[in-house]
Amino acid sequence: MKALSRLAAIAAGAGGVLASAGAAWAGLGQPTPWQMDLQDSASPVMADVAGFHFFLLWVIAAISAFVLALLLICIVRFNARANPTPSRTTHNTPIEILWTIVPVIILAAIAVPSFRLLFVQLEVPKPDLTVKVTGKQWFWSYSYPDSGNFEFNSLMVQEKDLKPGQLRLLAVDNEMVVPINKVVHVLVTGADVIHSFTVPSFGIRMDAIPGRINETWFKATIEGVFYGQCSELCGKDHAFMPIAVRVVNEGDFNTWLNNAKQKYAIDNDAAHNALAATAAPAIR
Ligand SMILES: [Cu+2]
Repeated sequence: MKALSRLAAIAAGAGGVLASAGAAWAGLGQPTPWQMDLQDSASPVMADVAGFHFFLLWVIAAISAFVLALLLICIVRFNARANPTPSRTTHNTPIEILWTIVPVIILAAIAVPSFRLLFVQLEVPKPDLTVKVTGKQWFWSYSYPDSGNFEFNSLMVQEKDLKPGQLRLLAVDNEMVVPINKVVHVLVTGADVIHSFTVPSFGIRMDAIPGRINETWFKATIEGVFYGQCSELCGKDHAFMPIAVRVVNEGDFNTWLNNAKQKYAIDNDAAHNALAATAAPAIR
């Protein structure tokens, strides 16, 4: 008994530590230690994705519990000892109709919200802003085609260069910046191989394919920095081309935009040439 109560105390203590650590480490728009669920949503689409995910989780759990209960009833009530002379029944029309119709109803109940979500993701509402994202080996380039003629590269901050507060493997030198509560139309393409532009908190993932422009959209409803990573194996530095999107209020965005127009219009060619000169041979 003593061992048991000690074990319970250890378990409760560990649970408490994990719970408090989870709260302490919880961050929006980034993965957290001991994270179990999806990242917190910061867009209406991601809220829908999360809602659908948890709805499915309940459906799956209910079906699994039901099947487990049937199995247990069979094992306990109909084993050779408890039920020595089994019934010879082979057909039962009502139950056969039931086990055909009930799964159809369950599938329909899943299909309706699933298709609705697909349409929400695929149909881009009237955009307030367009950002063109180009995946390259191994960084991202961003341009804002209807806001000015500039483009900038966004490279991961190397571990030795990290400043306090910057996240290892996620922080970048130049973040993509967007205003809060605006529909951002994202055009995604690749320059060399296939990459995938993914930001979990916004519920977006879109392949960046050379010679093709894909589109997606998001509306960020929370200010902050939201991280993502390339999600298509694209070569040796696939793991080192993070995405960082900074969501700011409209005033700050306009200030940033005015700066960016000048800063990146001048810097871009030089940065591009420097990168091209040091680029490793493409891995396909
Ligand atoms: Cu990539």
